[in-house]
Amino acid sequence: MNDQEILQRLYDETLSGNKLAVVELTEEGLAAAIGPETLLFDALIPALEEVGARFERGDFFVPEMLIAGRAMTAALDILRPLLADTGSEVVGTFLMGTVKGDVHDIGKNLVDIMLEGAGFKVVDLGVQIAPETFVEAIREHEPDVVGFSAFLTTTMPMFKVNIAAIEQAGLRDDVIVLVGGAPVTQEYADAIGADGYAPDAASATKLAKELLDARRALATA
Ligand code: B1M
Repeated sequence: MNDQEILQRLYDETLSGNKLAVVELTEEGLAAAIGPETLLFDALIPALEEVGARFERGDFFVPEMLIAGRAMTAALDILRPLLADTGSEVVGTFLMGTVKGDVHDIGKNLVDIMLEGAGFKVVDLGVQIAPETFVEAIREHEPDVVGFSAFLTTTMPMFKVNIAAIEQAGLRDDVIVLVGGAPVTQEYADAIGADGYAPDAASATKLAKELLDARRALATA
């Protein structure tokens, strides 16, 4: 198979949720010297976008979404060390979690990988994280940035609840709050009082660094 055929098959098998084939094709792609970013952005992510589009049209149902998600996660497990290992110095600590009521984690995990690649120490609390758990974790890990992911319009309001809990605990000035996830917009992030919003993993990483640099510059001014 040439590179294009590998990418096309990886896309097709992710779309059908064929985890074994996805694992094999990811390894085959790497062996053929296709970069991990190419496998991710030219095959895996487009396949999940198509899964979402088919779900919206009623052509796919939850089981199809679930197996496609599992196949993607298996590929990410293989790609993670290649994407995250840059050997760069630790630039700050990033506390991450998907909000209460929401089980989506693939996008969040991808943001983690990019953050680690850029030198952040990432503490990921997982999915369905309650506001009080975020507060406890801020006390324990003293992060520079806290990130909330939400993938459903029904769970996005948890951003505001989380921020209120952090304010109530007297910790709001200690952390930069970043939000993201498929349905989130800049307008929504502004409305709920987040410090930043990013539409994807690469821009989340860039923004986290920029906001952290700005805060440090202000502290030393
Ligand atoms: Co769900 N699901 N799902 N699902 N699912 C979506 C999100 C949906 C858009 C599908 C659709 O209708 N087109 C839709 C939400 C509609 C809405 O509310 N607007 C939806 C629905 C409705 C549901 C259920 C309610 C279905 C049901 O039960 N009837 C249910 C909810 C369960 C729950 O959470 N309580 C549900 C369940 C599931 C599965 C469990 C089956 C599975 C999740 C598996 C998993 O995550 N482990 C699943 C999947 C796979 C999807 C789709 C198909 C793919 C999501 C994904 O991984 N995308 C999704 C469709 C879609 O997104 N088009 C869909 C790839 C990923 C790389 O992109 O997640 O956008 P994304 O992450 C990006 C950015 O958002 C950003 O960076 C990431 C990487 O670039 N980002 C951040 C993410 N977090 C960030 C944080 C930041 C900054 C940026 O700062 C902190």
